[in-house]
Amino acid sequence: MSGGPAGSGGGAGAAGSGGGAGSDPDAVGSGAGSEASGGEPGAASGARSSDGDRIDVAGLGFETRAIHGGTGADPSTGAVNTPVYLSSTFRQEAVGVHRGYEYARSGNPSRASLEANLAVLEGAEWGLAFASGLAAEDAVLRLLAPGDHLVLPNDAYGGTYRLATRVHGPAGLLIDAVDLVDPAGLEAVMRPMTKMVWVETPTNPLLRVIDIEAVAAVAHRHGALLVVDNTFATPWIQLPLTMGADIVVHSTTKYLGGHSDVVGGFALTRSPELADRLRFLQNSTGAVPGPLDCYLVQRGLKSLAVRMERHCVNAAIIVEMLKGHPAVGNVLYPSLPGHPGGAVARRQMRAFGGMVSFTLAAGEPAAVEVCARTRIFTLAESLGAVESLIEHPGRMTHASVAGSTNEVPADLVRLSVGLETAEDLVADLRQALDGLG
Ligand code: P1T
Repeated sequence: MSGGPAGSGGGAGAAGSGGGAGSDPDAVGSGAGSEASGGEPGAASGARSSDGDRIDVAGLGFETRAIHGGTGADPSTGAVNTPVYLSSTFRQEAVGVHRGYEYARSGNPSRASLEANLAVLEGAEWGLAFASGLAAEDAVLRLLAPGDHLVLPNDAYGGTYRLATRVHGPAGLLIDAVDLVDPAGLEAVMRPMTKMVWVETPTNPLLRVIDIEAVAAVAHRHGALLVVDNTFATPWIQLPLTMGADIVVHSTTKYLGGHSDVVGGFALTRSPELADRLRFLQNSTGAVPGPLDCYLVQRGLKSLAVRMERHCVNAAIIVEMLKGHPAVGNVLYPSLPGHPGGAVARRQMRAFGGMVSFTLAAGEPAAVEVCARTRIFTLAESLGAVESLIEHPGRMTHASVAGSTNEVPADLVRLSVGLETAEDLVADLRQALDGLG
């Protein structure tokens, strides 16, 4: 039941699980929803489904939902992990009579299992997996029509800005990129044709915090949808759909996968209409992840909570060291006194995350140099995995936005703080900073 409702057991999981709505690309919301709201009728949380394959996770903790949510042991074999179903097509007993899957672009059991699992974690009814974060974003932007107006943040992943302005802009989308930290700034650019407001929080790479509820209120007053990119925070830290977001997007390449071994994306919603349209786009444009990619992301979900906890602890330790180092200019992290989004962060986030940015007192040359001087922090794009990464956003992840509203400071360095021993990470950064020319 690819993308099926996932409240407790969308049944994803496997060939043989029956149903069939999942394989019909135009049928999101039809059928498969019957089990969405509570698992077995009358069963207590934690109860197993009658076939014993699934646990009803309603009301259970994040870690339990991450491991058991929306999915269960494989009904055909009892395998505790949904297998990697390497089949591009599925046998039909008679024309139109099948076990829920027809053709793997439209739906396959490995993807269905992941989709139901992540939907449970985000508090969504529907989750749709894509081949990359940008593929998911592209599908969401295709909900708009030429002449519609989109509001972007002026601080966001460079690829998001590039996709909107250089792919969808020429196709007729009208776009403004503004500072969303102050919702008054948003109010000022809203127009009758504004159909979507896009938020990233914390932002990439400046780690600004946007008040999701406040932005949702403005967007909805003007009849626009609110999309939140939850890649940096993950559902362990914040749940945008509970704060008024209509759609959440993810690059699952990052914390959700968590091991730098897969590229993937996601779109999630509670709206059956939006799910219908996104499912149609997922199948029609075909930017779907393969079954092994789905397996890897789902494996990442199982340990998301413990990984995020340690990412946040290690990041806080690094922040303390950076604050006291003479080579460092400003440290950007939502927990710091004076961070403009601090109060909002304390309200809408469980913790402050594993990303840390800072400027160098000696400017761009020092920023570039420090990136080449670390040994444990690997100089590479991407983020959110077990190994620590360092990068220069101006020349790397955000090079494509040079000269635009979304240009990033040249003296900025971004860290993705990983799960190595904190003292080793501190020592590595310290020697890199101490030795600057
Ligand atoms: O790389 P992809 O899976 O397509 O995801 C794009 C994307 C979307 N949203 C955010 C917030 C992101 O950070 C990204 C990808 N970002 C990087 C590769 C990076 O190093 O910042």
